[in-house]
Amino acid sequence: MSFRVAILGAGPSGLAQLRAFEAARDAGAEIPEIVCYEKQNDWGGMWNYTWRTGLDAYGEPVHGSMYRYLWSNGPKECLELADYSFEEHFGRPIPSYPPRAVLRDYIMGRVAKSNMRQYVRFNTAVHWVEHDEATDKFSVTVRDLKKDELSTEEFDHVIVATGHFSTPNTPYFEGLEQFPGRVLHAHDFRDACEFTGKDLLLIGSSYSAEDIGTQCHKYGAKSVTFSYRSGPMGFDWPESFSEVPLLTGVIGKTAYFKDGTSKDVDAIILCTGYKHHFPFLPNDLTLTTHNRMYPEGLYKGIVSLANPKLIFLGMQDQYYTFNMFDAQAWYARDVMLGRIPLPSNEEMAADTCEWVSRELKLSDPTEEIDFQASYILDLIAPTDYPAFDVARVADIFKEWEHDKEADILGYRNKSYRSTLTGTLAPVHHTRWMDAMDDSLETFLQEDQSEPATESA
Ligand code: FAD
Ligand code: NA7
Repeated sequence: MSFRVAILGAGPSGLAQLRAFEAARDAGAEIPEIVCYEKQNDWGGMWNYTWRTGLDAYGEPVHGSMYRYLWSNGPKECLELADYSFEEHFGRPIPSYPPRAVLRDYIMGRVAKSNMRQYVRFNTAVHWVEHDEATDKFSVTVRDLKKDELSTEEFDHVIVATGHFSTPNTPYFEGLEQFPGRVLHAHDFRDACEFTGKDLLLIGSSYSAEDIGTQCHKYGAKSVTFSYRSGPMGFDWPESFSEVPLLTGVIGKTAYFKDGTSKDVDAIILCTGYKHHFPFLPNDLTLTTHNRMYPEGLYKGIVSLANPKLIFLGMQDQYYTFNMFDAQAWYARDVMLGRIPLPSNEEMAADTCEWVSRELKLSDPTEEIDFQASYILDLIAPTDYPAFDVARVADIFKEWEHDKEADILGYRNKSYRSTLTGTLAPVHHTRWMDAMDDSLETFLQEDQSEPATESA
């Protein structure tokens, strides 16, 4: 086939795109020439743990925001790839909330069996992408990190799969420069043991705050204070936790809050989210959005309205993850292969506006989950992505929300039924609060039991 596709990034989204093309090829289709650029030395994206923070060995920003002892924050049954069940990968059922290394192993498992590694240029950072109106081609300029050499190649389509949880959003608070303890963003958090015995202040009230706060508690932090901008998380926290309004400033080690209260703390962790950041895209091609369910400017949540040959994967705020990236990648593939014709620019803009206006009416997590489910169903309908029970997965997400509300430190002990295999996950051999070792080997130890009832 005579056209070329550049995939930027080999995390779960970029790998989904590679897998989508490979599935087409397996089914006898001709596929384009593909080059996937990845600045890390391996594929896996965010799921590769790194001890590094700041810049990597070559002066590129460190991508990783994951930390030691990170366990899935949602049931694995909700992110199962429709063409590759957990049971197929591990050869037996495993519990519902695996640690990072186990999820990484699963994602790698599907691609390891393929020829796809040949397409990936590792240690290669994308520095600039340009579109030439006259030729309708993209020039992609990359730096070979090992050789420290720039080079440029031309492509017909560019897929941006560089993730959006790597560039920290770091608000300023009065007095931070004088604070005597550590101040860091969640992106640079690596090991909860650093904070054993400490009084911690976490700014933010979303996933990072919740998870880093509970991790630090698990590994012995003395107290965890969450400071929120919009509203508290409202979980039934143990005694050493508290939720207070927004920080107004710090003097010495004393933090002052909007409600007039104060607290002495040893360290401050900004769990204030991330910025969509594409330093390699010019103004006319970039995507400007915050972390939301339906970013503006993307038809079907993926096709750039600025240039439909530019596609973004995984840019949404996410309930569904790996299977949503697959749905997006299969759709994107079929657009590129000409199997799905794109409507006029006006029609694409109108369709996008409709989804965005639906998104703006969402008022709670249940509605957000249903919204993302209907988005995925819309994507997979015209493709040959293997059917999976998207609605049942949405129900599991709702159970998960309920389980978290019931027991924020215990929800990871629950079990759910795979929508692919019908198997109810076994109970992990160690309750999450007591499971200090997050290695794959320990997690996969055999002494696990099948729960007697659903959601045991
Ligand atoms: P990424 O995984 O971020 O991959 C992007 C890739 O692009 C990386 O390999 C990166 O090196 C590469 N890249 C970036 N810039 C360049 C460049 N200029 N040149 C070349 N390569 C580049 N999801 C879940 O499903 N369950 C969880 O429990 C969960 N926990 C999370 C915890 C944390 C702390 C974070 C930050 C995220 C979590 N997520 C979780 C969401 C996670 O981001 C997604 O599961 C998934 O990794 C997104 O895949 P992606 O491919 O879109 O992006
Ligand atoms: P999110 O989910 O985007 O949440 C960001 C949080 O940061 C949210 O509570 C925001 O408050 C808060 N925030 C943002 N800016 C500020 C300022 N200026 N002051 C105070 N608080 C602020 O990011 P997360 O890092 O929690 O999660 C991202 C991913 O990482 C997720 O997929 C996880 O699985 C891991 P708001 O509620 O908007 O007022």
